[in-house]
Amino acid sequence: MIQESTLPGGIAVLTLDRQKALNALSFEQLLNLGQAVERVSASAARGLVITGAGAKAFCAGADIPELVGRTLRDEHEGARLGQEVFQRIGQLRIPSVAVIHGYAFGGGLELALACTFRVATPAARMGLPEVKLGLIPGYGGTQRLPRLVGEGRALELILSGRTVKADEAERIGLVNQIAEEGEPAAIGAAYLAPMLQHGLHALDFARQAVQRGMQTSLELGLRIERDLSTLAYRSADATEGMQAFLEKRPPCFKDA
Ligand code: CO8
Repeated sequence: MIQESTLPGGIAVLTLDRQKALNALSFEQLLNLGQAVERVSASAARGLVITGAGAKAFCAGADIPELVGRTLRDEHEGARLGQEVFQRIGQLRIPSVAVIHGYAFGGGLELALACTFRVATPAARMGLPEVKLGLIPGYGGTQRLPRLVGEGRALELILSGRTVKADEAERIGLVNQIAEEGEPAAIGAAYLAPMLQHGLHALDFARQAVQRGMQTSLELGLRIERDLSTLAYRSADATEGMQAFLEKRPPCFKDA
C-alpha cells in the first residue's frame, strides 16, 4: 500500500509501505503509486515527499519473485508501467524529493531519480544492481542516471551493479544532500521549505527550462528559456515580486 498524508504548508507525503519485501514495487504497488500521484497532482499540494516505511529501506526495487516466470510481453508492459508512473512524477509542476534512508536499489533508485531532488540519510545505500540478475534497469535508470551524474559514471554504476554509499552519492551528484538521520517526511519537508517560499509558477517554469533544455540543443534550450522566462515575467507573482523589491518588503506570492 501507499500511505498518503499532508504536512503543514501543503506538502504531500507518499510512503511506500510493503515492509515485508523492503517496500519492493510489485505491479499492484506501481499501480497504487500511480493513482496516489494523480491524487497529489489534482490536489492543492505545493510539494511532494516520497519515502519508504520502516527503518530498513526506501525501496529494494522491482518485486523479484513477481518477475520470475513472466513472458517477455508481460515484462515489456511492466517496464512501460514503471516508466509511465515515474515520468508522471517527473512532470509534476510541484517540486518533489525522494528521502532515501536504508536501501534504494533498482526500481527503487529509479523512482528516486524521477523526483526533482534526492536527499539521503548517512546510512543510505543505493545502486542499480539489475545486471546481477541478468537484467538491465527498465524504469528509466539508463536514461536519468547519465543525465544526472554523466555518461562515464552512469555506465560504471550500471555495468558493475555496485552499491554506492551516501557520501559517494552526494559527491557524484546522485543525491543533492545528506541529512541527519530522522523522520523521513520531516527531512523532505525541511529540504523543500526554502524553495516553497517562492511562487509555484516560477519553480515550475525554472524546472521545465532546465529539464527540457537538457534534452535538446543549446539553441533550442535558449528558445525554451526565452518562452518560459516570458511566461514567468507575465505572471502576477512576478509583478508582486518586483513590486515588493521596490517597496523593500517581503513578497506575498499567490502561485498566480
Ligand atoms: N523484491 C521482492 N522482495 C524483496 C526484494 C525485491 N526486490 N528485496 C528484498 N526482498 C525481500 C527478501 O526476499 C526478504 O524476504 P523474506 O524475509 O521473505 O526472505 C526481505 O525482503 C528482506 O530482505 P533480505 O533478507 O535480503 O534483507 P538483507 O538486509 O539481507 O538484504 C538487500 C537487503 C541488500 C536490499 C537485498 O534484499 C537485496 O539485494 N534485494 C534485491 C535488490 C535488487 O536486486 N533490486 C533490483 C530488483 S530488479 C529491478 O528493480 C528492475 C526494474 C526494472 C524491471 C523491468 C522489467 C519489468
